[in-house]
Formats: sequence, structure tokens, C-alpha cells
Amino acid sequence: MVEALILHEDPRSGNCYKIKLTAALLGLPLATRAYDITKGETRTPEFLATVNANGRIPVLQIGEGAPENGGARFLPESNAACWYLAHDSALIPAERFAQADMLRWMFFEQYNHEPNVATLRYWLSILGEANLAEQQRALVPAKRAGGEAALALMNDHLATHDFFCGAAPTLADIALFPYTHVAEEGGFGLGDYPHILAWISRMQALPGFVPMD
Ligand SMILES: N[C@@H](CCC(=O)N[C@@H](CS)C(=O)NCC(=O)O)C(=O)O
Repeated sequence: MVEALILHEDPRSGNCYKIKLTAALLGLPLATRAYDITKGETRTPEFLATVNANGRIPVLQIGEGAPENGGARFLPESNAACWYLAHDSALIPAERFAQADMLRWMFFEQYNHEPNVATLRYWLSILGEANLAEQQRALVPAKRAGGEAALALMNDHLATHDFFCGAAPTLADIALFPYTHVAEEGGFGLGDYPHILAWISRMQALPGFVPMD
């Protein structure tokens, strides 16, 4: 039996787009259920009790219905959800080092890239600079420096690699693509990173590629 796959998402979120891109590249049907994170819709008692106690999207729901019929399982964390979907596919290299190297870039994305590049996009383009709290405003220069460092590292790596783990795309590329290709919405100038721009074009040319909403 094929299990239903439902993505609990906010369509503006790059973390959610990672999962939609993985499903699209693999030809997997994926239903969606939308929430507005700026209205606290992932912080309701019902969401916390049934979807994600951590109060965040994305969450990949696997299966649906009553527990006696298999029920629904909920998987938060974008990169874990991508891993679930890509199991046994070419998006996860089989060779041990290559697989660990792919994970290296996915951890880099969560620690060095997303907290800087994605957060500035959220603050400046979605919340709006005028609406930032004083504490957020004070953090902008450090996030700018952290984001520039992450983009520079990526650009250097892509100078000699078509994709992050070699000649073919893996989940490392899918994890890094969403917030990188809209980095200008956070005030980053992608013109400074020509190898990133070439990689973005390669990603957009992949069979099955879908753009972010
Ligand atoms: N590490 C998590 C990050 C999840 C996350 O920060 N989600 C944000 C949107 S991208 C969210 O739900 N924010 C709403 C909130 O915190 O209330 C992942 O990769 O999925």
C-alpha cells in the first residue's frame, strides 16, 4: 500500500520548499496543508499536540486515518523529511564517504547557512525591517557576516564541483538551494558569487524541478 504524504507548510518557507523539491525530483505525489507562521498558526494547542510539539513547520505527515488503520506519523525537520522521501534513490549516494559528505553539507546548511541567510530574508522581506524588535535589529550585522561567510564557502566549493557532492545532485544541493536562490530577499548580493549563480541554473534545469511558490 502506498502511504499518503502530506506536507504541513507555510508556502513562503524555504525549509518547506526543500521537501516539495525532493518530492518533485523523485516524482512522488505530495499533498500540502498550509499555515501562516506570522499569525502563530503553528503554535496552537492542537498543532502542538498532534503535528509538532516544537511548534514549527515543515512537518511531513506519513499516512492518515485512525491508529487501527496504520494512522498518521509526523516527521518534523526539513532535512529529516527529505531523507525519508529520498530513501533508496540517487539523491542519496550509496558510497559511505559520499553519504557522510552529503550529511556534512546538510548540517552546514542548518548551522551556518539557514540561521543567517534564511533569517535575514524572513526579517527583511517577510516581517519587514520596520517591524523588527530592537534585539533582532542588533543581530543583523552578525547575521550578515555569517551569511556572507557561508555563501563564500559555497562559492569556492562550486568553483570546482558541479554539485555539492560531485557530478550529480544530492540532498545536499536540495538543502542548500531554497534559501540560497532567494538570498537577495535578505539583502545578499548573489552577483558576488558567480559559481553559486551557475549552480542555481544547473539546479533549475534538473528534470522535474519545480520553483518555490
Ligand atoms: N530546523 C528546522 C527549522 C524549522 C523552522 O524554523 N520553521 C519555521 C519556518 S521556516 C517556523 O515554523 N517558524 C514558526 C515559529 O517558530 O513559530 C527545519 O529545518 O525544518
